[in-house]
Amino acid sequence: MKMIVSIINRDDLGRLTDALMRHGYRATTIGTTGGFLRQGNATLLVGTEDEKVDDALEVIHSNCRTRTEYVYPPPAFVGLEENMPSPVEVQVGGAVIFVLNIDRMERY
Ligand code: 2BA
Repeated sequence: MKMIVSIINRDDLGRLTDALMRHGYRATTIGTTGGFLRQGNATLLVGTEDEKVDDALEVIHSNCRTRTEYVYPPPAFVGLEENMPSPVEVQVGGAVIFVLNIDRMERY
């Protein structure tokens, strides 16, 4: 069994969750915040059998869009001498995905 951990844009959450349910997957959503942009994103947990992982990834892939955002770099990235930092272009998502091995799952 695997746990698919997907970090996605909040705007894609409803569509992706609907699509996962339609394809027979169970999912849990956590509201999260990106360390770099410090903006809200969403993390989706999908536990599924090994042989279904590729199909689940395809559902995620086809429901998450890559976005270009212009942001002021976080303070940690700006030199002290720079008073007015310029916005930088950042490509965010569609989805950042980790697939983890699960030793055991129980549901009582
Ligand atoms: P954030 O950390 O807010 O990052 C948003 C986007 O900013 C990233 O998009 C990337 O394009 C850029 N970025 C992040 N760190 C950067 C850095 N040190 N220098 C320059 N640009 C940087 P994605 O790579 O698509 O990541 C989207 C979100 O996925 C991230 O939001 C974070 O919440 C999560 N994420 C990405 N990689 C991760 C990792 N290795 N571990 C945990 N979470 C991760």
